[in-house]
Amino acid sequence: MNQDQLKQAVGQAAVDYIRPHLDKDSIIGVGTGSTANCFIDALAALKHDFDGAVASSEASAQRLRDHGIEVYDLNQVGNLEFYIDGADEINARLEMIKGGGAALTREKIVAAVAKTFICVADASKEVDLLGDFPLPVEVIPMARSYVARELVKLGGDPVYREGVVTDNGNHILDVFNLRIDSPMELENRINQIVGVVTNGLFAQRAADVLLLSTPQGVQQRQ
Ligand code: ABF
Repeated sequence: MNQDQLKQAVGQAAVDYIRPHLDKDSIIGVGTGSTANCFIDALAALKHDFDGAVASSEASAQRLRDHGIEVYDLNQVGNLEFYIDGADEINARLEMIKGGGAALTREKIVAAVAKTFICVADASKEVDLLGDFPLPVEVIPMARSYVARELVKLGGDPVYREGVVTDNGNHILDVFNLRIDSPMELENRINQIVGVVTNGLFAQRAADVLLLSTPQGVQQRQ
């Protein structure tokens, strides 16, 4: 099985996971990235069995609409049973690095609202220690250099992701060479730097369920 097939398998597994819980009023939180896209494509087959979705990016919203799925603004929605999204890295505690697709802030917001966060990932995303993947930090543009200097004080090597503007009109710093022994502490610490919108550590709001796609099948962890 190649990586695309692993992603398709886990996208379908997530649909199978949520299917028994859906009714005509259900609104589903949907993430961003190529694995989330596989979930969206599999979800389209059920589009008459639920009300609609909230998306964590303009790109996912467009893909949902292209399938004929209604997309709601989060402010129109009271609660979400599920949020389904990928990750760049995930550890045994289901803490993650996310934001490789620059959608981390909206992902964190939709994840905060959802009762159950289901992470869909292929086996390459599973790590013992978070941090090989550079940690994305979304920053207010005028604060970019200041935030970068503060991140250096924390031991990281921030690199400006040139040419990328987030859906919120902000910039991304990718922080290399962080040793992330305490994800929750580091998440808090970086978020306290003035000018940071949020960072890609999802430790305070880790996943509740991991569906991990391996050549032997999709494994479930929680
Ligand atoms: C989103 O998409 C992210 O937070 C993460 O950066 C990325 C994973 O993308 P892919 O599924 O394409 O590897 O979930």
